[in-house]
Amino acid sequence: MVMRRKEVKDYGTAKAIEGAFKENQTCLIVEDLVTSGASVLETAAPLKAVGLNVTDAVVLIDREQGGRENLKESGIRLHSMIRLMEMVEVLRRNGRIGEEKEREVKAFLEENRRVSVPPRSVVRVRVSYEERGKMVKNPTARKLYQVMVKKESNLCLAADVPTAAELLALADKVGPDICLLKTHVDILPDFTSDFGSKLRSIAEKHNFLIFEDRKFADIGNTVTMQYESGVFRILDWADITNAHIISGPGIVDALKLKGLPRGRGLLLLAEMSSSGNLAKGDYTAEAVKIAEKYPDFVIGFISVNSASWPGGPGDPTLIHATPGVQMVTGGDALGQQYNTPFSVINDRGSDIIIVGRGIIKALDPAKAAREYRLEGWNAYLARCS
Ligand code: S5P
Repeated sequence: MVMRRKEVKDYGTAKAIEGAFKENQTCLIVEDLVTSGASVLETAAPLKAVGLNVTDAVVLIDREQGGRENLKESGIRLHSMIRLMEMVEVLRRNGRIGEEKEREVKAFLEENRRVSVPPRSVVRVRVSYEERGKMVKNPTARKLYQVMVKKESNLCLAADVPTAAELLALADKVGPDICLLKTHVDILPDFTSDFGSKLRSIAEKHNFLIFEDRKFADIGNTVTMQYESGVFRILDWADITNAHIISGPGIVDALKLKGLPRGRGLLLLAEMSSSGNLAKGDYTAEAVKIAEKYPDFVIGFISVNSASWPGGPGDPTLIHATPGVQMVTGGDALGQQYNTPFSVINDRGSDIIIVGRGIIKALDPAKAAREYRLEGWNAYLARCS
């Protein structure tokens, strides 16, 4: 018997799955009822990540709203004691409900079967990374798609460790499993001017790209200087950086002025993962409009649930990277909110999972990175199938 923790704390065993088990054993999931299957899939993800086989789930009631089909697509057979419609027929035969109630439930199920049709995003997300790589104009975006395909990785490591020395050591350890490494260079007390070239040589060795999460937000003239000069000289070593659109499209013109001649790419923050953030609705829609005006330089978005946008994730050439990812849903004490790799890639329309503490706080970060890579990649394969 194994147990899935709903939240993984930084203290204690820090394990998502507790119990006596060995790798490659088969694990049966038991639930009370299934609707869309999302909850079974969320349970299955961390079980698979620790090496268990998950092929079957037993539930009391199948509410017949797409769960059976969704689970089948992810390789899980659903066994239910009773289906909702069978239950309604039994109740009707025994005079516990009237004909009208039966009709009502039937109509409800018809409606909700239709709702469970794959989301709008599905047409776009079914285009493979490989094909999307061939469609893009920006050389960094093209390279990113190629790296993802070659390494079978849609994992970006958020390398938020305390020192540059630790960051470089970590990059070398997890390098084989990531397509992108994200830095916050201003948190490193031992930063020196050769940091960029050292990180670039590790990136070349393991074939990943570098993303400085600078979140530029000022007027155009100021960001040109912040990007190019100062202590960090981000333009010299980061393939990708990102910007808020709060100051208007001039910020993109400015970063493009410096970045495009060097073949760099920009992600726009269209949404954020923290609770109560203001990047939603019209703000998000504006980020999409701005991105579409700069197809040579804006390579995509930081997004959280683009499947729910009015046009879905939109243009297939634009890449979506999503932070707030751990093996189980939950959050931290300062507003961060986590979704699972499967839900981020398969349900929420994203392309890249950004994982920080889920990897860097693990006892063995290289092993954790491998598990996240497999989760993210399997979710992508499920989405393509
Ligand atoms: O909305 C956002 C945007 C970003 S880029 N929410 C985020 O968490 N991030 C970054 O992703 C954040 O700055 C951090 O580097 C990483 C998440 O780290 P984790 O430890 O919570 O996985």
